[in-house]
Amino acid sequence: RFEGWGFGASRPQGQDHWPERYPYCGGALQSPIDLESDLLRFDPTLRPIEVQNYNLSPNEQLTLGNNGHSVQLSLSPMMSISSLHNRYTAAQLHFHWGSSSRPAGSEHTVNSKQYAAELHVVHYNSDKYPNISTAVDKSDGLAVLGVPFTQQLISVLSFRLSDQKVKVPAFNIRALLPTRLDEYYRYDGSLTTPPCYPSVLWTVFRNPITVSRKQFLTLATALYSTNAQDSASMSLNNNYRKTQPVDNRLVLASFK
Ligand code: SG5
Ligand code: ZN
Repeated sequence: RFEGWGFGASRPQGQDHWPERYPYCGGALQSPIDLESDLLRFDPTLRPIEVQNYNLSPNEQLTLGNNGHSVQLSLSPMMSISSLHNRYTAAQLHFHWGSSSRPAGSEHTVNSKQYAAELHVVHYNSDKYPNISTAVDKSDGLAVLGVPFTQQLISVLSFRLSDQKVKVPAFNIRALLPTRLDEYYRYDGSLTTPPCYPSVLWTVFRNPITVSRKQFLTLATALYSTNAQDSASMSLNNNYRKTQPVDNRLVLASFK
């Protein structure tokens, strides 16, 4: 089920046409961007990212869903980032990836290099807003952690379009972040999909992670079982937005 937009560039509902129906998509502070060395400013005040309760117990259950644009896992409201000016509570995580023929699908690029895939852990400012729907269009509403992946996820994430939701056992979400949480890029940006609200404080980790197939087993099993019940279907791939103009934004780095 496509809600009136897709990722293909020049197609009538593709990303080149998002601004016609979603004006913010053609506005300021858009994401993703190319994290270019020449552009970076070292900021010694950027502290290591600290996350709370990312190590979920398998006794807990998470909901896995697919809206036709990505696959997302709802997260425990116990999970948060504590090292920013406000506390940001986790809401969901999702991925952007390429395809088997072109295993390059990250949204942020580093000196124009596109990684195989990118994980986004979406949090909302729970000091100021009661829930994510209230926070989503506020300038200080969201904080997303971005993690570049070097290994393509398509083998486990090649599932079909479906509105189904399944419960999966929780696992250690910290294992989806790189070991070093002190080295990252930081800038003010937006949602990378319509309606492209300029509401996201972006943190993109410097170090990519490589995950084994095994680490994705929980997700994969759920996806395959969702898939099996779905006959008329369409594969979901290349769900990334092109990089956007940096304009006069400051792009900070926590490292030299
Ligand atoms: C994906 O990216 C997510 C959106 C997310 C946007 O399209 O979709 C999924 O994960 C499939 C369900 O998440 C939802 O729509 C959650 C219901 O939008 C948000 O997170 C809005 C708060 C854009 O997020 S991104 O900028 O990090 N890429
Ligand atoms: Zn995303």
